[in-house]
Amino acid sequence: MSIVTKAIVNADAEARYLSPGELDRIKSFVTTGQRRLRIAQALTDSRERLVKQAGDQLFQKRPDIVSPGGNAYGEELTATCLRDLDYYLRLITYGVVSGDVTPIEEIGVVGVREMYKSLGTPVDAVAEGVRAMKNAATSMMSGEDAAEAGSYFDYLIGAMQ
Ligand SMILES: CCC1=C(C)/C(=C/C2=NC(=C\c3[nH]c(/C=C4\NC(=O)[C@H](C)[C@H]4CC)c(C)c3CCC(=O)O)/C(CCC(=O)O)=C2C)NC1=O
Repeated sequence: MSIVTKAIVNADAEARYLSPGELDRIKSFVTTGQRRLRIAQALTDSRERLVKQAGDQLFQKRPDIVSPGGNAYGEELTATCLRDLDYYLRLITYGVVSGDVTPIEEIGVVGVREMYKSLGTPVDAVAEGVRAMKNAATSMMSGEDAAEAGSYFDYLIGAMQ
């Protein structure tokens, strides 16, 4: 749900006009719209490179996960690992567009630690991969865009810890 829909649902539940605070949040959502769309577009356009670069970095730092006995060992499991990074980058674009971490939380964070635990996937290494995507992504952006984009990556990394 976007911040606009959320404010309307809350206000209508009390049959009232939008409060000054709600209007302020909507104003900030609208005024940052162009920037957020620009960031989402950049992440979407570069998704293949960002995922590949982050994967390379992660496997270099954590060779154990792609070695025999590792959770991402072998072509198929390595591809599944990269797919997960791509999933997370996609969720981050949802967050950026909606100006809200809720889509990231609902789709990719709730229950994630338990899920990876049951798969035998080291969640700290997934977080490491997300951090590598963040570094690759923010290094291609201006300072303001990098800060905005970085906050969604940071939210996800924090939620995995
Ligand atoms: C959009 C929301 C969403 C997420 C997040 C998601 C994750 C997800 N990752 C999975 C598997 C997996 N995930 C990984 C990932 C990794 N292993 C490592 O050692 C690395 C640290 C890491 C890559 C960074 C691997 C290797 C598997 C397969 C594990 C197996 O089958 O043994 C699975 C099990 C089912 C499957 O194989 O598809 C799910 C559900 N699925 C979703 O729908």
